[in-house]
Amino acid sequence: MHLDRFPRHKLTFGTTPIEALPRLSSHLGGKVEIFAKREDMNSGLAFGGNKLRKLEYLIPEALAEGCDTLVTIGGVQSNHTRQVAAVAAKLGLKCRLVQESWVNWSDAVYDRVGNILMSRVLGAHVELVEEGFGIGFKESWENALEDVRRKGGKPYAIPAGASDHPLGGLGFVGFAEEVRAQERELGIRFDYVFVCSVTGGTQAGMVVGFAADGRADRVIGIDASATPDDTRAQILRIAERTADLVGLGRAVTDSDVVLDTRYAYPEYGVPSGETVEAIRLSARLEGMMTDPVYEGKSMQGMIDMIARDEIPAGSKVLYAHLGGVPAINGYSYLFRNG
Ligand code: 5PA
Repeated sequence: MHLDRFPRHKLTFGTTPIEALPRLSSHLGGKVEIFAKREDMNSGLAFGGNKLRKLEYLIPEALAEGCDTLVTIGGVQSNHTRQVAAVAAKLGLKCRLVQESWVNWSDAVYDRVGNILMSRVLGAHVELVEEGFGIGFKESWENALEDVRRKGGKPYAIPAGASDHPLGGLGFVGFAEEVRAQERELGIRFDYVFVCSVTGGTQAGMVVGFAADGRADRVIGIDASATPDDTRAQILRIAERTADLVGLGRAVTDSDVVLDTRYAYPEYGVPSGETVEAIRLSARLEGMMTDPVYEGKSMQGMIDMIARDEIPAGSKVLYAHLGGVPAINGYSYLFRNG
């Protein structure tokens, strides 16, 4: 594979830590050893998260093209838009964010705290648009791009989650290469990697990266979109394109993509009672915070699958913690008693 062929603009600190989660492991019966790779603390850019690895490969193109405004889209509490806002600030670019009403949630300060608060403080132009959830290209995003052009700016178009972009899968190919190097250092090999999927670029990159050593289908995607057909198709499409780009040497097929659809209920952005329990459990056993939209759902899925013995005894499991905790501030009523 040839990841080195692609220019990378460093936005992260470097290799993210892998941490053992012994209390969670023993709480679940001790048959499986759980570790977390802490992508949630990968950067000093406004709390970091999984989008920065992807953006490291998009930004060189934005700079080479002489763009002056990063334009992207997400929900009101999007982590992605907050990370793009921080990157724009760091690079001295302008930032235009379209924040749609993707989530049916009405905490009193939902549109004032957490991610959107930071995006505003970071100086982004934030536009709230009344449109529902969808991971495809949205009209509001095209309109924002056009508006920047009309006003004489040069936009760089970043799709939702920085995923459905020719370079959107590269960052998490790098994640897999990093894990392999850490495995050599630690003298262990992970049997399963758990990852939360919505726009698909994270899992797609991992699928390609781990396909290189035969572990593509050991990447267990936990759908949090509640529109799993769209997410699955997008993961496959991005993985195919990325495999081609890096020269994986074989085609990615449908069986390489594992996406579990059991945990996204009741809908995108709304946590179930079981999600909330998973958030409390990992917080109280390991001091590790997760959020109600993404990582709480993948945590729930991992816990449930281990509890149901779907993961064979003796396995080593890596939970990819992709960030997202700032959004929990938008769910304060739910956690008013802890
Ligand atoms: C997000 C995405 P993908 O979109 O690459 O599948 O990643 C899913 C994911 N965990 C997992 C966290 C913390 C995430 O923020 N967030 C989106 C956002 O707008 O923030 C793209 C949806």
